[in-house]
Order: sequence, then C-alpha cells, then structure tokens
Amino acid sequence: MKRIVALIFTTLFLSCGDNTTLNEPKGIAPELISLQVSPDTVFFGLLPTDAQARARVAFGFSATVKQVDLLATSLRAELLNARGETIATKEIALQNTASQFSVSDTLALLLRRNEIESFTIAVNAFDEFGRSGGNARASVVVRPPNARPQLLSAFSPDTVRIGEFLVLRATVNDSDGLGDIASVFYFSRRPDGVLANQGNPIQMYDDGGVNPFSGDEVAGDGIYSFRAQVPPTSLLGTFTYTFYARDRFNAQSDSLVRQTTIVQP
Ligand SMILES: [Ca+2]
Ligand SMILES: [Ca+2]
Repeated sequence: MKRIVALIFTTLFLSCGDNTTLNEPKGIAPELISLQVSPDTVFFGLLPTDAQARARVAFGFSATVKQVDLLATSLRAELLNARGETIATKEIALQNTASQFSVSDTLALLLRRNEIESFTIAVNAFDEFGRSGGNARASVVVRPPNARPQLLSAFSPDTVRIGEFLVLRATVNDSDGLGDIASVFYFSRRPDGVLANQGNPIQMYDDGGVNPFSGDEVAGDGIYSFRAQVPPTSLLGTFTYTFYARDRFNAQSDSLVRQTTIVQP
C-alpha cells in the first residue's frame, strides 16, 4: 500500500514579522505639547434644549502640535466619559510644516441632563503611519441645572434700644456651592408700614467684618450679617424684616420674616 503525503509549505506567515519590521516608520511621531479648553465649565441650566430635551454642549479647544521628524497629517479630539468611552469625536486634517503650531476648533455633542457626568477631552496628532507621539488631556465640567438658594435660618433680636447696635443674621446654602450665592438681603418695614431704605433691599455681608455695616464673624461660611446702630431719630415700635438669598442665575430663595421692637434707651 502506497501512501502519498503532500505537504505544502508557505513562507507567507513566517515572513510576516519581517515585513512589519521593514515597514516600521523611522523618526519621531508628532506629539501634543499643550491643550487649552474654553469654556472648561458649561452651565447646563443656561442652555436651550430641543424637543428631545437635549442641549448642545460645546467646548472650544486649542492644541499645540510639535513635529520633529514626521509631519502630523491629522488631529483627533475626543470627549471621554467617566468610563473612558469616547462619546464625541472631531477629526481634523493637518498640513503644516512648522515645527510647532496650534489648532483651534470646537468639540460639541447633544446631551440630556441625566447624561451629565465628569468628562475629559483628549487630543492626539497622528503621522501618516497613524502614530501619535503622545496626547494631551484636559478635564471639563458640565454643571447640572441650577439649584435655588436656600435660606436656612434668619435671626433678629426681640428688642433693641435706641443707640444700641442692631445685628441681623441669615444662614444660606446653595447646592451649587456657596460661591453661587450672589447676594443675601432683606427688606425692612417700619412700624408705620412704610418700607425703609426707599423700598430698596438692604445688603448683608459674609465678609468677616470688612464692611462697616457687616458685623460678620467669619468670611465665606454662608452666615450673612448686617449691623447698624439704631439712631435717635428711629421710629419706636416693631420693625419687620423679610430676608432673601439670590444666586448667580438670579434664582431667589423662599423668604423668612423676623421682627424686632425698637424701644427708648
Ligand atoms: Ca444655585
Ligand atoms: Ca459669615
């Protein structure tokens, strides 16, 4: 019995590694040496939304490319979510022979409020072989819709004598941070029913006592104060103070009302 065994050899697969080596590009790939993003914070609550409740969130960026040997032929900017997944991409063709140059553009996407999380912009420049010498990254923030400021408490003394100091206090908070509080103020209604200060709000201070009408103890702690001496000309009787806080989005808190009775010295 005759057995024929045919073996076919090919060097195709064995030579793969050698081909790769031969095609390996020589020279230094282009790299990103700086990245500026503006704005780096987007206030979602200020953006118009479409019928699907999506807002167009856009970050402008300016990236500086450094090319030593091989020219950069393309630039890719990506917006990454917290899990490192790419959720928006911008590809830009490049044709610049300078050793260093900047590229500015915008990376935008449509976002719903429940899709807000921490984002990163990553930018790469690639040579003709698709190599990048190193990316640049920047964190960007999308702020959720604005929260109204809260007036947590307000205080006025029961009784103050003419010539004594009246000190009013209000404690405020804002889920967007105390830095989002734009002003804390009150209206003063006199015993005769007329609003004091020509009906204008009277500003309170969280400045640690810098302003002469402050009376504030600690700056920046969300406790606002107003302090003034009751003049001899003051009406006697009960003053009614209505307190409010307002944030940078012009959202106003609910009010709190307190009363103080001014009496003879
Ligand atoms: Ca707010
Ligand atoms: Ca304070």
